Amino acid sequence: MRPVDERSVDPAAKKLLQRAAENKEQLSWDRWEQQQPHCGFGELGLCCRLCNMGPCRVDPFGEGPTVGVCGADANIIAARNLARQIAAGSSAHSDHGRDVAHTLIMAARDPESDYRIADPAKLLRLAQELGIKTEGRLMNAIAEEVGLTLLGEFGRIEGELIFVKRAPQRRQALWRELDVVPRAVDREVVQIMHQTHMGVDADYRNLMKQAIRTALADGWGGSMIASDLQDVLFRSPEALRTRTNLGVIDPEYVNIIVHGHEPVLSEMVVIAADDPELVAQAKSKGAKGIKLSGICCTANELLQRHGIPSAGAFLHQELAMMTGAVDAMIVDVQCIMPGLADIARNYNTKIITTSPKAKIQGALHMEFDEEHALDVAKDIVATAVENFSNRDPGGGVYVPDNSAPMIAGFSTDYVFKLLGGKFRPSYRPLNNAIIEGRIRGVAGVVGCENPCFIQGNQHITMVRELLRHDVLVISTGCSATALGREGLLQPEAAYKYAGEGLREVCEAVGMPPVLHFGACVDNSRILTACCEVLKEGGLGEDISDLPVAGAAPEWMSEKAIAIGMYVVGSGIFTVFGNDLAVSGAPGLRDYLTRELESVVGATWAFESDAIAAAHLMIERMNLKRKELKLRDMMYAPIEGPTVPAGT
Ligand code: SF4
Ligand code: MSK
Repeated sequence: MRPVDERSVDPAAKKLLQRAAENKEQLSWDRWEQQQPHCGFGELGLCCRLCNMGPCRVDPFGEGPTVGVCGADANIIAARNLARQIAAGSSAHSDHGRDVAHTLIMAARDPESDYRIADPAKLLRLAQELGIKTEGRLMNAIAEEVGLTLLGEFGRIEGELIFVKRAPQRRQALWRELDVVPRAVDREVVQIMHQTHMGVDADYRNLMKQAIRTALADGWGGSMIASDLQDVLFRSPEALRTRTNLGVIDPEYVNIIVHGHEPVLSEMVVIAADDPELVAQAKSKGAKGIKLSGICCTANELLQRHGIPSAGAFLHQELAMMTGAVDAMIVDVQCIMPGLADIARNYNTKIITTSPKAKIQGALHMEFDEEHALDVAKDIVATAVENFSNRDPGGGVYVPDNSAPMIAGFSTDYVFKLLGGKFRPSYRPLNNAIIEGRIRGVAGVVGCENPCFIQGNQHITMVRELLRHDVLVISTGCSATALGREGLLQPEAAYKYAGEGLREVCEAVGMPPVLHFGACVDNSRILTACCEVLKEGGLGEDISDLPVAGAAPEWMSEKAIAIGMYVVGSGIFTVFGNDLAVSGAPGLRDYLTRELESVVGATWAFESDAIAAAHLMIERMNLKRKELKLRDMMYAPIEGPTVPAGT
């Protein structure tokens, strides 16, 4: 068993990992170790089980079979697998977007609905963009038409996805030339499933073409729709203060954790947790009240709009339960470990599944229904309150006292306001800072945690290295949570870690050097922020001209691959912390890491050393600065080694 220091850099996690070792509790880290060594064929992408003549595998050393029964070689097998992963990742984000569109339509049609239009200004902007008449119309009528129009994007019969028009002209023209403009979200996913069926496409470049189109349907379709409509329903994020890490759990309260990705239910849980009757009920059980916190991206959704604290990221889900102070964990969809049910039993936590798409054996299922949203949310909260009496009276509760303050709530629109001030909102100050050489470029550092790494270490080390080279960082998902735990989402972090140029900008604007841009679906906001920077002028005409780069240093999910592919397909160089399952397919690997440059103007890179990965991004920014003929950087980077994570 790896010692706790080799499992996480987070002090709270380490304390609970120690507790797990003492209690002989099996966590994802242990299960990961039991899986070692991973199946080599799977790791290299050389295993195919698409038909019943197989499963087949290709020998990477050329000593065994070089093709499957049907004749598919390594490149075809790995490309089909990768394309299917992208289809699955895109489906997850896009199905989320579809559910939000349904909720908006339902809310607009039903005057009794528990939902309301929380951001009418955003709704009107969207309506205008979609060519929907607003004058003389009721807000609900506009909302219904906006919802129906965007819902139509999933099954669009002809034409192109509407938000493709948000991309710069040059990018749109390139996509058209390459024939990768997404048509309908569902259609692109279905086409991948068809194209990768046994005996259909046997050209790895052609398979990747459809993979790019599908990923673009996610980034410029499903995910973008999810973010925009959530803003309409729940309001656009604005900077706010909150806290993160397991110390936000307070043993004296009924603790409810919301976990997963879709805020449609958890927005109602926020209201229910404040319900005076339920609070009184909690007090009658001996609790001081009800405390809500989150895990994973449901946490990020509530945090960016309400300041609800985040108890942690992906690998904290089991640890949170091990505090023994969580009365209920309410889960919706995505990134929910099936192993939670076992741990929940040991610590008297109720795991409550709520989606018909995501049930777990051993969990309590209380199905969410948008039409009776608040009633369901109240029932769920009441179940948590009831469970408070089952807390272990024998001292089984242990909450590490670690939590860090952070600022969240940045978005394309909010950064616009923040940089230019209330009266002259603009991206100009950012563009100027890049042009003048105060800021080298912008990095999007996003994605999951994965027990194959020391939890949080890659995110933090990479970002500290970027900051000292004057790179402004935008972060989402579990990466943002990891960086928040380490105090990097506070303005003070600029004084501690940022190079002189970046520090001057952060100081002038009063912002942290790392901007929390929300949940995984909000990675689409990074695309629109790039478009705004280009519109502002002086930094080229296409996203691929910008001194920007992306990274998912601890990635694990298929959604991360879909995001990586839409980011690369949009023209942004992207580094993943370890290889996609393509290492056994030399042609495909070369296509992704080299050839794509001449196709979409960006490539993938795989690098597990976080500092080396940061330097790949820095080199990319330097190259783009040179191509744009920008000035040299104003200041030299901070000297000396990067401060290690966890210190
Ligand atoms: Fe084997 Fe080809 Fe079937 Fe895959 S599709 S399992 S490589 S025969
Ligand atoms: S939750 S997808 S572990 S970022 Fe979005 Fe975190 Fe990755 Fe899930």
